[in-house]
Amino acid sequence: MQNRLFAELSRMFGKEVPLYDKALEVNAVTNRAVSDLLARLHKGFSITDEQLNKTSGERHGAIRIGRPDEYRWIARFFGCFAMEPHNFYDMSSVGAKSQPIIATAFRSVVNPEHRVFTSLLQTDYFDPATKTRIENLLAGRQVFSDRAKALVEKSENEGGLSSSDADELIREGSERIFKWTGKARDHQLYKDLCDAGFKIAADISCFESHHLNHLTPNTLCMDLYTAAMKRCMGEIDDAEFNKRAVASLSLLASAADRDYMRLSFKHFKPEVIDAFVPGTATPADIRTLADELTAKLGKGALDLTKLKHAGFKDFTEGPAEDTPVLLRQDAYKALTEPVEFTNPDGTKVQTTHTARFGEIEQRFYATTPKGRELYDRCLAEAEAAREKDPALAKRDHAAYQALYRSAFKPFPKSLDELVDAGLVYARYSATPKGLAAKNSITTTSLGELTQQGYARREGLRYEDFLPVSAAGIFASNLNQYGTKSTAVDRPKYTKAMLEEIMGRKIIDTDGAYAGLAMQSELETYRDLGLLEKLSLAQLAEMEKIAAQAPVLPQDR
Ligand code: OOG
Ligand code: NI
Repeated sequence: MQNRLFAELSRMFGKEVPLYDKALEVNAVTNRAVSDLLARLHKGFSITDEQLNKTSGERHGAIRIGRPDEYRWIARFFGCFAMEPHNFYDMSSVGAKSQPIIATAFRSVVNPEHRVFTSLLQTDYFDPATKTRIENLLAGRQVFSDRAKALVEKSENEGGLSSSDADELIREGSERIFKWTGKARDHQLYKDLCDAGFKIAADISCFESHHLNHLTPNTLCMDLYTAAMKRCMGEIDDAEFNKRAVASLSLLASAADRDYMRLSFKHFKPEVIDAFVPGTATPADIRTLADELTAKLGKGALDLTKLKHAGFKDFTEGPAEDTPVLLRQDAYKALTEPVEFTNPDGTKVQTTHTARFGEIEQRFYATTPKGRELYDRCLAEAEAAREKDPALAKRDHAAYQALYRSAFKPFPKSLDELVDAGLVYARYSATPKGLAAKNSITTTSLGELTQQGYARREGLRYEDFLPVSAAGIFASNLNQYGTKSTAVDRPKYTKAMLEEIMGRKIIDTDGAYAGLAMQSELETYRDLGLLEKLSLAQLAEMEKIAAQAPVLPQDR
């Protein structure tokens, strides 16, 4: 159901925003080039267009909700698709980037594919007069039809929906709840909010639906994709694209080990990836791939210069391209789209609204608290370096990247090094060799067990959002940095408040990642007959951490 919902939302968004559809084509072409390179590096690897489309089709969306009761319906709607709230994001207290927003993200608790960052406007962030105007306008809309509500209730009561009911609920999503209508109400309020710097509140208050703000697919190589988009949108020429393609494919050729393959292609069992035979890609191979791509992009159907757009962002958010932690994101900037306002007196205003943009992401390993702290430090240094010469990214992209990379030098670059340094989480399992040697193994060191082939180590992928990056996304997409509360007392928002609104608990993902990793350690020890070698105190400590692992809704 979840995959069907997101395929439908993608189709809907493609119809609404032609540039989004074209960006998917560019992503398909660049991911195919990456796959061609990977086939040289891993003999035995191949991927059909259909599977590649699925792999790239993992998505995250963003919606912004106005009223608490609407938010509760949204939580219940996603509940029908096994998507639970993860993490509490208080956007009202992120310094200069603050917004009148609190949020959570809905996703599956294990092996998630899709996620939706879901914001709720906080009207008490505003002075009483503005608060009342917003609330009065919001009170007059019904985003969920009675039928959609009935289907959600049915799913809750019966523990699921039939295929045809599911299709109907998905249609409620793509034809009403998340659909862009180009229609809005109360142009005066819209204008007042925008003029006061509250574009986000205007985007939420004045529209008819919870229109999807963006729907972000997945790339196998961020730098190749962004260079390709810039080429197609006419921001760089063939020669510059070719240079960037050679650079990013060369870096990938040195970094795309088995762990990259496991991270990027979830449909392969570990044994399948282990069976690939290491190969090589020569500089000449890489030049050929780059030349072929250069010949394809920016021409015919991939010439995007004729579509109306506001350009592509100058730099990518997240870690440097050689540091596989958390996630990297980039985007084409928000488009200016026509809107028709209907005023309270019935008069109409034809105008435009700029909010919806086109993001792309690439996901890496989930960091431990220690890894997150190192990330925050490196990021602060990278941003400070960028601030010193903000025009560098555009002027000399390679120099900018080198500068950004140097800020992330303290980070190891391979999974083994990252795990051994305690910076990212790993999941372990016993191998056939380990099972055969059960009860004759002497070490309990997971590093040694992995090295000796008794256990297999896999990095845990980061499945969430970054509060700082999300605030940054708001800032860049709204074309405005942040806001200050106009209420007499700046309100404080808590996770408990949002849980109360939804009637659901928010899952804290730090505990979930640690729990999943520890659960796998315990299982591996058990399968290898090593549990008895642990002290009772050790075991108790491990079990305590493992207990934080997420529990599937059906097992609760
Ligand atoms: C949500 C921004 C958060 C991300 O990728 O960090 C987000 C919004 O713009 O409504 O999508
Ligand atoms: Ni996003």
